[in-house]
Amino acid sequence: PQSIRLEDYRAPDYLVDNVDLVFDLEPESTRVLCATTYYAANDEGAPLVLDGEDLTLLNIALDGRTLGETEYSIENNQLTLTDLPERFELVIETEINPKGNTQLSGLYQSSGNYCTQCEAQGFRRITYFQDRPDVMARYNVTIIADKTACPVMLSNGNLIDQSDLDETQHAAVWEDPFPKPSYLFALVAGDLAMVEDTYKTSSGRDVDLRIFVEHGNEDRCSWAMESLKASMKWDEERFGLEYDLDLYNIVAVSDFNMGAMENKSLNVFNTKYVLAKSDTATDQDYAGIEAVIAHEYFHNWTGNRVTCRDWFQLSLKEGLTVFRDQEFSSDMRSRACERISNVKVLRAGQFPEDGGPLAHPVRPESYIAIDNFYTATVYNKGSEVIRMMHTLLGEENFRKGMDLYFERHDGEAVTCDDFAAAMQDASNIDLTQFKLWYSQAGTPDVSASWAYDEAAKQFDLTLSQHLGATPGQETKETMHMPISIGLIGPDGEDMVSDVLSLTQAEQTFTFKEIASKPVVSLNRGFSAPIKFKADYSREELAFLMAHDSDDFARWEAAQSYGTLLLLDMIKAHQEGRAFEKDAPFIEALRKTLHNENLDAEFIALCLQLPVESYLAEQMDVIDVEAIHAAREALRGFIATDLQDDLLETFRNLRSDAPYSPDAKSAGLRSLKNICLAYLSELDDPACMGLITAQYHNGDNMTDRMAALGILSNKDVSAREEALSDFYSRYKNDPLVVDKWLAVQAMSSLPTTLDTVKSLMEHDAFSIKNPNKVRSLIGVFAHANQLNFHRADGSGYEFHTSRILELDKINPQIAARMVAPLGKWRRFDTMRQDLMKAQLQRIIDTDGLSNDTFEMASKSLN
Ligand code: B3K
Ligand code: ZN
Repeated sequence: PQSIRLEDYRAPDYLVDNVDLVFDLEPESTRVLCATTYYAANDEGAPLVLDGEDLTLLNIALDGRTLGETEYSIENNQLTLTDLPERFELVIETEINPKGNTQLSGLYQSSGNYCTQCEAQGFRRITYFQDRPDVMARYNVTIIADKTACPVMLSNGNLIDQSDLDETQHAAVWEDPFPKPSYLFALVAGDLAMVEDTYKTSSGRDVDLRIFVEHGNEDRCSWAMESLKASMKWDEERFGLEYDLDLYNIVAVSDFNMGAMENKSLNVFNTKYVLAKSDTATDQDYAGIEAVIAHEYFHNWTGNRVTCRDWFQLSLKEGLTVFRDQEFSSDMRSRACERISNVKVLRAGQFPEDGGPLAHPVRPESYIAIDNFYTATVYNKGSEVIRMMHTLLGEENFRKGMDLYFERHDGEAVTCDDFAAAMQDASNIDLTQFKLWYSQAGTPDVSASWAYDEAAKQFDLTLSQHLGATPGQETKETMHMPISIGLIGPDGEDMVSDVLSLTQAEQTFTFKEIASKPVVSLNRGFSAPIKFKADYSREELAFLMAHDSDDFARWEAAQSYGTLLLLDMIKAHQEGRAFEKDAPFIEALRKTLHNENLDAEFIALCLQLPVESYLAEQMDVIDVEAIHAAREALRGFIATDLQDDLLETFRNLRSDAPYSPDAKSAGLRSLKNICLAYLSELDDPACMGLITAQYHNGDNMTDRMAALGILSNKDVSAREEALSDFYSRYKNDPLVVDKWLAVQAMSSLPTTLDTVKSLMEHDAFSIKNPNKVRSLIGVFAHANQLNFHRADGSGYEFHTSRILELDKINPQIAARMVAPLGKWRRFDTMRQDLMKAQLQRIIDTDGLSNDTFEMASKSLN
């Protein structure tokens, strides 16, 4: 397979203004007629090369004349025409098979309904086209379908005509007034229920908001609808951005490769990010829906009105839109807790990527399959890059930069450099060095050291940065990072609070008139996405946990303290020594638990110990058993010492109030449930009684899942009872069945691999459905470190077989499963050999997709 490189980018040789499409929908033989007038964009007389994949070409006519087979060539998924006039009309008729489309890219069926997914390169699976984002056109779409099978027929823009064709067929015509790239094209047709609302924009435009779902799900759309209205309002208030059409449609489908898709005025969503009611969705699901609905809505400006010139610029829209959805969630919920959860996601998904064989810059330089680059780096680190610009410029200048970006580029396909230029020009702040964040891969290490001169009342803080080599980038240049810090006096008050600009390899910052020796608080709010190294004593960490005025830093101190203890305990376990308890840490947690100035969600976050995968990241050679044993032991110590406090908090927080998904109520539930989880460590029958009671009596999915999650890690009879009760209650509810699969795949019990294997055969599972695959296979490989990395390699062997099975069905999903095997360098030599052998087995497989080949071959190197 061939690599595509950024440096080879060339503007398209031909452009188009309008695309006219006619779809005659049939499950296995849909006909697509595409009429387009092309005109040369330069005078080179170049051939016209159209992309096309899995298409049957029925006819091709140039300026009204059907071409003979010798007048064009089709090779390697490209149709080439030569000797063309400067302007010509091309009418292409193709046949496609939506029902047989298991890749879920292009036009496919989900529960019998037609839908599309065209980003990044799905449009070429519908018709022959220059399937690249810098070719923008106005689309006019006619849909013809069976009246009974498809009462609903949707595409982008406005419905301009509707008619009955005969007894059985009808037609709808949609026109999108905004020029768009082919990846934003969408079509939906089927028998769907609709939930409707309206929104009045700030300038007084009435917008119809419609959510389409499978029949029976109408009562699960209200949270998504509220979230949509809140997003529309927020974007007006924060960025002055208004919606630009009279209609906004969202369609929820059960079979979807990702979370959702921002097609112009016709978003297609995974049901997971639309459907919710208290009995089926957890607080986390509600928060996820709010964020994804907002994310796709925000794309209307950052992605659709201004789009990407090429796919290397993906972060132009994704990083920026993640930043916008994170800001929205921060305004809707607790800013500190949002920040903490964003950082947890970054550390769990992006740092390992940046430190492993798949590391790539936020603006990648090459790819084999672009779908492999919808990564934590492009999305989440991309958002951090935008956040750092926001920190460097300040809110006011940042907003000016956004305004300038839209003023300059509305209706265009542009680059990350164009975005940075708008920010720089609007603020007069030089971003030249800063832009290295787009081009250099890897997570910078920053070490801090400090000295206080009592006599001079001076505090010196020295920061030094280092960025290690990543694949294809041996040497790196010095980065520009904003480091937010505080100097905290003995009374717990800030003496200094500042944002430092670190631009040199090593830099000393001097603070004068510092009356007494401070404790330094570093990278407050996680102002830069880096790994900080600082030699804090346990006392200093406990002090920061108690006093830091920055809530993020306060949480971070708890994490650092926990990590320090756990790494010691891991060592003890490896050396066969007994675990030692650190009373001050537990005391600091106790104080946090009882601190009435803190909100419940924040306390819950502070009480959570660093997760196993985070601890693994801190070790030279990952020892999954020692990590698990140490963490369990520390949880046990905490539970024993804080038993009364935990029980009291748990009891106080139990409530009879009807369920409400708002952030405050959700925070109280998280704190209550973390107390319950700690209490479960005591193996006390009374506590077990609380857990089973909560499982059976919980009036909402959050509480029920919390109890089930605890039970699933315990080898007790209540476990089987609860799991089978859960399945019989919810077996007709696919999204809840996903939770049932995931909770079992996540279990730390040694029988988990066998359970996962047998669940593959269960009625509840289907390898064709991405949600099912992610819940069972994905969770096992990505989130069950202990069992996936079993010493005998059976986890690797099982997983690889699933990747190979999936590759034939849906290469995008298969490729997404490869990364856990790519962590081999971090393990002992025995596991390294086992993991490498499985990667080799993937590469050696005949007929492997480009997607999976790219991930496996890069992972092995
Ligand atoms: N832009 C889509 C992702 C499409 C993924 C294609 N493999 C969702 C989003 O980021 O909003
Ligand atoms: Zn996005």
